[in-house]
Amino acid sequence: MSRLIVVSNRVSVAKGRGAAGAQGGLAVAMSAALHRRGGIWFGWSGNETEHFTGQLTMERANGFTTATIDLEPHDIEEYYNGYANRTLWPLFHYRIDLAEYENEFGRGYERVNEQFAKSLVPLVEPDDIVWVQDYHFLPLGERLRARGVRNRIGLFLHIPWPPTRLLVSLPHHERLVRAMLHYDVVGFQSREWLESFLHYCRKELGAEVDEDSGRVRYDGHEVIARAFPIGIDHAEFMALGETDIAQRSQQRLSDSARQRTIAIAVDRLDYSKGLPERIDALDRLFASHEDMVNQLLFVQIAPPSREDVLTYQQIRATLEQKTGQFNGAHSDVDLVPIRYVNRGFGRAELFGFYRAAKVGLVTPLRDGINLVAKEYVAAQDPDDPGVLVLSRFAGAAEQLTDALLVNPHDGGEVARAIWTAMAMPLAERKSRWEKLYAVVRDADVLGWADDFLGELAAA
Ligand code: ADQ
Repeated sequence: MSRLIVVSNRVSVAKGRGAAGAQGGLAVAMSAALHRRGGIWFGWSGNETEHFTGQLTMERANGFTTATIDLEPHDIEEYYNGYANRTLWPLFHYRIDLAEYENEFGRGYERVNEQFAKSLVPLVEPDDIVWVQDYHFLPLGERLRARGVRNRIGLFLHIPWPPTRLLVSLPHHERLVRAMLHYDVVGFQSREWLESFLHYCRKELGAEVDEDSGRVRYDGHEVIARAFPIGIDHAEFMALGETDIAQRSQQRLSDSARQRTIAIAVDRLDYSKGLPERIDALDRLFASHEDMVNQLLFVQIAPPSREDVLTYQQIRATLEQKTGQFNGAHSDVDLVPIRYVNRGFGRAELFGFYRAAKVGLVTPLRDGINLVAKEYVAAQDPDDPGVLVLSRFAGAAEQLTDALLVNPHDGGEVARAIWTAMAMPLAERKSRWEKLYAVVRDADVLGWADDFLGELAAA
């Protein structure tokens, strides 16, 4: 088997598969894939340096090697906080109102991609497969090709791909997408994002596109574009459910609810996740039903993220204000309806919390796929499963069609879905859950990695 080199912005600091602690979806997935295959995980250390040298720090953990580089403060500002998180992230989540188009951001992004290519090239041996992750590195394949790398190189995009009409608002959009055509395989989370990408290639670049095979031909390059919906590490996650920690945290949350139904949401604190809109939906639910304070407890777990970016400071302030107002309006002297918890938890604890909750609220405004939806399903008690309320704008909605699918912008619809979930008879809960669980179990992260790498090997 060829050696695998994974490239992502950050390399997980946790101890690989099964590690406790808050990690984003990408880190969880890559730890699982590398743990089994071995190889190298290359990325930014998260540390700053005065002068970029490209010096690699190599460490070995859990069956694979990590190789990291330090970046200069202005590179971090322009590439990471700037182009990645203030330009591409909002644009790719359909928020052109929040996207900032600054020349320095674009230049910083190109510069860091060049630095990554330069540092990576000495690590690459002739038979290696290079697998690049996410929107931080759309041009990295082209930069590697320019340095003579002839290996198979694939890109997987963890977030949505925007409709052509939105993408064309980005200055130099053609350059960005043309660079992506130097990969051998480009993967997306869902059919919808894939279709938007193919539409762009045909319409804006005039590329030759075969919709059935996903083959895109342009200017002497040929790339396969396909949907590879990511999953959770099913076996690892289910094993967490057997731990004392999971069982204790389930008990702890259940006992504290005082007979109320628990609804849970777990999200990085990000404007794409629809957190304020969810509180508005709850507000409608509480306004339209009497005595809800005695019936429902909503637990929102939302660890802060990207705190250097203003829009993230704003979403946090908005959410704090809304939960405060909500609880002020709907609490009783002895009951508070929303518990807003601003921190990360270990994954075994999360398992227990999911299992204690009879309603899982996953209502992002846009999401590549959303792994919380899958974790919630996996954690349910087969004899008494909870109900998943899922945004139709999460990539996962293409697979999890037996959830209660909602438009997260429509507070009335979300409120009705929560009410329906609370009242759903056991037989219906079970039949929905069985179908959802089969999808989560059968399309897990190891199969996802095999699928992508198989396509890349065949390219
Ligand atoms: P994220 O936007 O980070 O990922 P998501 O898919 O929901 O979103 O993954 C979050 C992960 O972090 C989950 O595994 C969850 O358990 C964990 N997590 C969240 N809050 C936590 C907390 N308080 N404590 C502990 N763990 C917590 C991006 C894309 C997604 C895509 C993934 C993977 O935005 O659409 O699903 O990558 O491709």
